[in-house]
Amino acid sequence: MTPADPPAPMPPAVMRPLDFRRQDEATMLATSTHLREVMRTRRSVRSFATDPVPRELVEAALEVAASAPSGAHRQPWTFVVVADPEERRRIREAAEEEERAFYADRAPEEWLRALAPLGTDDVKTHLTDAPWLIVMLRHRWTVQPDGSRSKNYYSSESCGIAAGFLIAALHQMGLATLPHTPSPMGFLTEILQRPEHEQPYLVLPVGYPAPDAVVPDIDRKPLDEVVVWR
Ligand code: IYR
Repeated sequence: MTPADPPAPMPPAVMRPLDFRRQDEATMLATSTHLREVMRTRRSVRSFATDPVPRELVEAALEVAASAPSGAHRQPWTFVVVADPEERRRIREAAEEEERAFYADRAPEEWLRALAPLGTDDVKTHLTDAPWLIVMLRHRWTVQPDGSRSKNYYSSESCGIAAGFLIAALHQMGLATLPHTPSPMGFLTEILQRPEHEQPYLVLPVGYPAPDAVVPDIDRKPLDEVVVWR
């Protein structure tokens, strides 16, 4: 037996000055009020207009998403932006097949009961109607330039944060989206021909709501139910 190689030396942490300017509190308060009012109107939209949306808007929202913090700064995400109608048709077909099985037999009664107030079903028009479809994939590991694998850390949490950034950015820009999770999502790996380390994480149609779009008549918990100050 040969002794194991000694570990490579630790890379140094290279630091740079933080770009941060304090703002006056009146400005901070005005921003927070505006943001709260804007975000209050965000809803998950299930029926989309087919009207086009300029690519640069989607790109700007993706820049925001890709600025999210991530475990060990691995940035363990890929955003596949699908516009191609044929690819979209195949994605919808495969998703609806899974959803039919989900709603007909796979979902336990308790889950269906939880979904009932949302009025969801196995028809996924948003997959073909919205002008853009963002498929977010989580990197289960990082492929190094030499092809070797290195571990990622908190990749699910990291992707969740990036998805939140994306949803907030799209809404503030005036676009609608829906965090859609067809289950299982393996068919996306195949249709989009993604490598093994990229696991489908979330599907986000992006566009304008259909003129007759409706949303469930449900409310958010008030802050005093979700926040504990100590
Ligand atoms: N994936 C199914 C079911 C579904 C699950 C949850 I959790 C939702 O919040 C909404 C739907 C579907 O997309 O219909």
